[in-house]
Amino acid sequence: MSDVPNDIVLYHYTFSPYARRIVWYLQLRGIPYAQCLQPAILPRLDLEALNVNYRRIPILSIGRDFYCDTRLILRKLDSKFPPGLSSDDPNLKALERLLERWTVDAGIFGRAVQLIPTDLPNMRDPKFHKDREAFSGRIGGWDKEKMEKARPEAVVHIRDAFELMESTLLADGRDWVFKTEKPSMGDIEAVWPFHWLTDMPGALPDTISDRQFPKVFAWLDRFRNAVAQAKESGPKPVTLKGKDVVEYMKTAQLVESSGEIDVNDPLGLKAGDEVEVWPIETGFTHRDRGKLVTLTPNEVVVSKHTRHGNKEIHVHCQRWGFRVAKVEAETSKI
Ligand SMILES: N[C@@H](CCC(=O)N[C@@H](CS)C(=O)NCC(=O)O)C(=O)O
Repeated sequence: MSDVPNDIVLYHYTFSPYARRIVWYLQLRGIPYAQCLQPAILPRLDLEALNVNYRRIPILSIGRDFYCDTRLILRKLDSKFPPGLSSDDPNLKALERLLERWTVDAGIFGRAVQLIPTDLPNMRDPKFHKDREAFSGRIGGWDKEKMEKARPEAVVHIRDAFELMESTLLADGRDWVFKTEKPSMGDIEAVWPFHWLTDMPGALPDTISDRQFPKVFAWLDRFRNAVAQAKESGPKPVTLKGKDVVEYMKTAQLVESSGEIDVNDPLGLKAGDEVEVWPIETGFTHRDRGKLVTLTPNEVVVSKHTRHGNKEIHVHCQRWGFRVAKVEAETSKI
């Protein structure tokens, strides 16, 4: 039986900027974990064997509980391994949540994607284009001409994001966005699209550099160093093959209790209803169908069974940016 430290398995590929949010969190906290590396495009046979349909990367499992979306994953890890990196101060907590929505939801990442140089190997691979068209629903959105046409406006938006950081949160020369001693959740929520773009040769024009935005670039360097040190001194992840994870699931436990159904939930769903849950913005053709076991203002959990081994798993999604619907309501037409 393979060792699965803390019963945590992270399913990801290393160049995913979203997955790095979780890798950094685990490294900065020194939390031992296992990883199951995935291909950058479908099919992902390991996840198919586990019967997890959600297609976005990363996914994290703790025992037989599977967590989708980095926002939910970070919140879960932070509460399961106290004291976390999240602030106790409601003002800072609000900022964390707003930074998360600014970077993940409100278009920074979408604009950053438009700056990917069109000569990178993936960008020239028709299979990658097809995969990402299905993922985003934007047919032709990855074509060279379209990308190049979108670039100037994307630069305007990304420059605006650099300017915001330079002139507000980092303006007084602090090391970390919440003036902490070490990187906090605020840094993790804010840093990742900037980190991704500055790591990608050719993504940024000369007008977005350490000359115009010295504080942002210095913060990125500090963050890179902090993560590199944590990686060097911390535990190395255990790398598992998909078949090892399937084997592990045969004896793993469900780690979270379930059963809480909000009687006032606007959707009026009941415990045991056959439902489907899926993300609204991207990856929406991949839905998890199962019995509803938890429905709170922040979370929906469905119970289903692994394809290999027939073990019950719980798939957790946040409510923000996700849809849940009863199967008999012809969810496929929604
Ligand atoms: N809101 C999601 C977004 C995740 C996401 O879009 N991940 C990208 C990888 S960086 C993805 O899944 N791309 C398509 C794929 O890999 O199948 C999160 O925070 O986890």
